[in-house]
Amino acid sequence: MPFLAASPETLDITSNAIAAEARKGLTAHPRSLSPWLFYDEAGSRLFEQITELPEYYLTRTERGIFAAHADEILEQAANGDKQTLTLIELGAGTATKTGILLAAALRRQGSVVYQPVDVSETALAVASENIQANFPGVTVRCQVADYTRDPLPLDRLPGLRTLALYIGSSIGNFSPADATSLLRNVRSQLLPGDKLLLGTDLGPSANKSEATLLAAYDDAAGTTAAFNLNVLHRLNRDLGADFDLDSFSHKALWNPVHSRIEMHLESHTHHRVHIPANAAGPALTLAFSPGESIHTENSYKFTPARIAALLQSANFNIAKSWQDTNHLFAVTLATAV
Ligand code: AVI
Repeated sequence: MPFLAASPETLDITSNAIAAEARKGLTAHPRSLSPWLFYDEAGSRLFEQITELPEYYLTRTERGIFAAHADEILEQAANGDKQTLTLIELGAGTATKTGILLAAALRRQGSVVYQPVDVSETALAVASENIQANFPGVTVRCQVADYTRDPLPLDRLPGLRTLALYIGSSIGNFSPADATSLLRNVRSQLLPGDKLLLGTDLGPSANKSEATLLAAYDDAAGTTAAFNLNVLHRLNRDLGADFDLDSFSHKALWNPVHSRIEMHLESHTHHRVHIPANAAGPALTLAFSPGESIHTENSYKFTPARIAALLQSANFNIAKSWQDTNHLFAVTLATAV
């Protein structure tokens, strides 16, 4: 059985937190909902489907970079061949992409301690089962925690150098200020010389049009639309709200000023939505007009200069970075200073 550590307050996303977030975001102007609300069971399943869509190049491109450079990444992370690494992964989910890096770690050092961190105990149980079935040399120590809020629950193992993984462009879902705080939190748990591997999606370029970026967030099969609309379904189920999903459409747009894709849910009609009283406050009636939207997600896209600035703001120096041949995605190894 994997070791499953959790602090009681991070074990579950409580309905209180959902109620408070919905109240704050939906009564603000413009209205918004935080993207963590996407990831209930149905939303997590839809996100897994998104990662396999032809338009969503991010996951397969990052996986391709790992496949091409995993040995070098691990060698650089271990400062040549001097050090033995333990890998900790933030927001590991089911750890589907991590296998390539774990296989490279096993080739180098024969065995490895892998510490996936996630808010979802279910996802970690799947990750642990998969990793242990496929990589018998890996010891998995799951940590249930909200790394965006709480100190990173790193098990510091004597004599081991830590490689923290924050991959999948998850950093792109945070504002620049929040991204810096998050990486500072990670940095505060590392020792000088420890490493961070950061996966970031890149902005438009000669190789990547805005249309390519937009299609990744507005696919032909409608999977991203279903993922976005599922947040309203979640509020209906968890808070007893009465959102009519047919009154809203999924909208993705490119915001060049902030270098980000924005996802919105746009109302088509004049209508009202009710949310019953709950622990976060009294009953709410929300009046929507046609064209009014709820801003549900930002997905920031980076340049090499912005990646360097972000890492520097959190006291990391870039050791090396890799891109795919089309310059769609970047993987950056940084050293804690
Ligand atoms: C999890 N995160 C990196 C995804 C992204 O690309 O920003 C979430 C997502 N939203 C729509 N499609 C995928």
